[in-house]
Amino acid sequence: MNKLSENIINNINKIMEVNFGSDLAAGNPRQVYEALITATNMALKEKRSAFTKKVKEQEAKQVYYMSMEFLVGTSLKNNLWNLGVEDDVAAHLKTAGYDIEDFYEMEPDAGLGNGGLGRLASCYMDSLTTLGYPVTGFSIRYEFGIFKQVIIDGWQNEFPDSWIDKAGYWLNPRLDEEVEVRFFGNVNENWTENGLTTEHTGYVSVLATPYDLFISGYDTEAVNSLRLWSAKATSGFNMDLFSKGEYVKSTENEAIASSISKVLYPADNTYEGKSLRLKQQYFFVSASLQQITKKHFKRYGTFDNFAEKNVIHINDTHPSLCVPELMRILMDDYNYKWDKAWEITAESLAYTNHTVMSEALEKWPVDLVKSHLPRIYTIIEEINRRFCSYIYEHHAHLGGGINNMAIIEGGMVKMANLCIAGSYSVNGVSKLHSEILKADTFRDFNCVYPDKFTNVTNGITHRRWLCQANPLLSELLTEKIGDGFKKSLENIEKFNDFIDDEEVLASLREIKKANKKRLAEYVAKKNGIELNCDSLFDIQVKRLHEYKRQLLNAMHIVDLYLRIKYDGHRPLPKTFIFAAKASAGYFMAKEIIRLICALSEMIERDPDVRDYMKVVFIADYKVSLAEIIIPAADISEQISQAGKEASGTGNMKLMINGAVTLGTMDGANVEIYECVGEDNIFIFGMSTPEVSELARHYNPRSYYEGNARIKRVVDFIKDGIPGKNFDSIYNYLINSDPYMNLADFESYCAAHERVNEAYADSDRFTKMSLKNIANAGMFASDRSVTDYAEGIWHTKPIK
Ligand code: 26W
Repeated sequence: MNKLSENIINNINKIMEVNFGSDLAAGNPRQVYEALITATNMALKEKRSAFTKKVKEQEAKQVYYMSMEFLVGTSLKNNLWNLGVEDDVAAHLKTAGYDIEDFYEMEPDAGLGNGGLGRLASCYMDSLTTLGYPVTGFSIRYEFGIFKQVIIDGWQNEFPDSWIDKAGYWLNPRLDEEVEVRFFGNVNENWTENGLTTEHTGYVSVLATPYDLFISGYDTEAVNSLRLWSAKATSGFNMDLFSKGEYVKSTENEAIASSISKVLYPADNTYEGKSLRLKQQYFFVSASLQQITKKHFKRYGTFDNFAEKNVIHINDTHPSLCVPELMRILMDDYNYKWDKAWEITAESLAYTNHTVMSEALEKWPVDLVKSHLPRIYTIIEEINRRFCSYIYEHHAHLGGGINNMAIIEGGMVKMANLCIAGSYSVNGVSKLHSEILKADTFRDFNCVYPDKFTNVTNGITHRRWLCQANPLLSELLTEKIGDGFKKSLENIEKFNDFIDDEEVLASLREIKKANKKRLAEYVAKKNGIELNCDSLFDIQVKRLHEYKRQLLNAMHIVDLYLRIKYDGHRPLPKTFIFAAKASAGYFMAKEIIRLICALSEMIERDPDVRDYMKVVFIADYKVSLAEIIIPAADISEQISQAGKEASGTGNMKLMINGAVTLGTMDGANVEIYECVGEDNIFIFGMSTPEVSELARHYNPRSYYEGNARIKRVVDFIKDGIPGKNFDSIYNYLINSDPYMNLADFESYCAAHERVNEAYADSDRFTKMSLKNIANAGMFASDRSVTDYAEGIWHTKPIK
């Protein structure tokens, strides 16, 4: 047994004794759970302190990853596995009669994110740590993470998720590093012998308390931390009011302040100009930058080398206030003049864009920013003034483009423009997406700053998504190609050599079957539906959004149903699995869920059809559920309208687990296509340029009227399901269909036919599956973060 295992095991025993006055065997599961996490957390803490010492000694450049979201999921298994102690700890628990799996199940997900962007941030923390880069993630310690989804009669209902009760053991408070964040008030400008100085008065203070969540890497000395800020009032409650008997009023300040870190905004890809959201953004940006600058100044006594020693990464525009806040700190707290402060700021910030959807591009009303953050607003105004005059002077030929680039325009502050002006690097998250940013979304900026724009294709941590989620496949790979792939996924390429190995192909089929059974058990328990594990599992799991086109999938299901029911079609059995959360106020998304659930129910009740197809909507999609669903997939549905999905990362998780992509040429699907070749993927639908062309005169009604197959499907959706009515979706499809489901429908159905043909030949399909696994190397987040480190951050791992 290694030292670390010994240490953790001793600590488990000790905590049982000291906290609960019990030995391990006599404890109750909740006590053992607490002891297990606390002991693991202690081990991480010790390891971290050794790592931090090295970072200091080497005066390494620091990476700060600023993100409103980190979709951490569960941590216990990941930490034990990464630390290489899982087997020892499990064996120890077993001696006292416990199964470690039961403790894994007790742990709630830390759901501090919505979808792709948040999960990406967590994958990057894992990879950066594994590779030994010093990095700190900054976000908010939301008391309530992403809501729990409960489906009642097909309709999504949201319930609060208070994850901290059971996962809070991972959070390490640092009361010694609290900082104050200021809102509202007035700004007075005064001319003094030092030039123009400003004074922020009459502000409201909120206290930011940091909680550190330690991130272990795999087979590495590094332990990094995710710092989550929690808000509270500077003075707890009003004693005067309390003494006068105004008990509720006396706690009002505290309630207002703590509301900032109360709940994650459950919006994905739609922006709302809400005061609380702006406060959240400034709160965590200001607290983080105050800490970063303080630490830097304490060590170096100057900011002249700030950009050389630090890089601050802005994960989408949500932390865009980094630009004016860093300016503020440099000028107001450390007396830098504008030009020097701007030089330091613009050389230490880098920005990633994650979406081209116009409704997701953040813009804040000027009045809101001015009232909430008066000092910050004056800085943004000045940045804008200087930026616009620079453009007028040097790029006057851009004409109307200047309006597109202005930071303040039409009474709004445009956050993406602020990020581009204030960062030295701007990147998209897949080849196609980065091209669209340059050619379209940020076209004018690209004319002015062509060198700023670059691409880093997203990736996933295969340690969680393959090794931990799919231990059977991981074992097979280890047996055949060694375990080098765990640290360096390029090595998985060697698996290609087994393409004609009958034994390996048979093992792949067995593993898929076992993973289907694991999922089927879950579905039987939660949905009361029995799955046929010999059927093809066709899976679409992701946030629910019109552009992701779960509706197109549902349309094909209706078509298939009608053909089985009325046309004598007798296909190979298929199981269509969905899981998706919709934003709470997103009506059409909720209607699509209701449609899928209605189809599920109708088919389940229909003896003519149910042996050929099944539809399941699994509620409450989250990281820990994805870990069960993804390894069971044969087909990975990635069917967004071309040009709309920035990258997708579920596509990569499914691929590495042996699912074959059925998708459009969108986001990272394009790169998956390049990696596996056209024979190992099912591509359909319009390309991005075809979409742009058709969008100019698209008329869905002409497809509906001109195509009997489409008409049959759309009419059935309207009121064909007994007892259900979907006028909403019917009208949507024939009158607007903004993501052109109807235009891609025929091509999508044809692609399904190709899937069927391939799946019927199980040797051929298993080979396709193998090719997907073996060629997933480039989608490791280890590769992505290396691209960031080398191409953008210019940092090196700790020696
Ligand atoms: C302000 C509301 C809001 C919230 C979240 C707007 C936009 C977002 C995110 C940018 C949405 C998101 O998660 N985008 C996804 O990012 C992934 C990681 O890069 C990509 O793989 C997905 O394609 C992209 O949709």
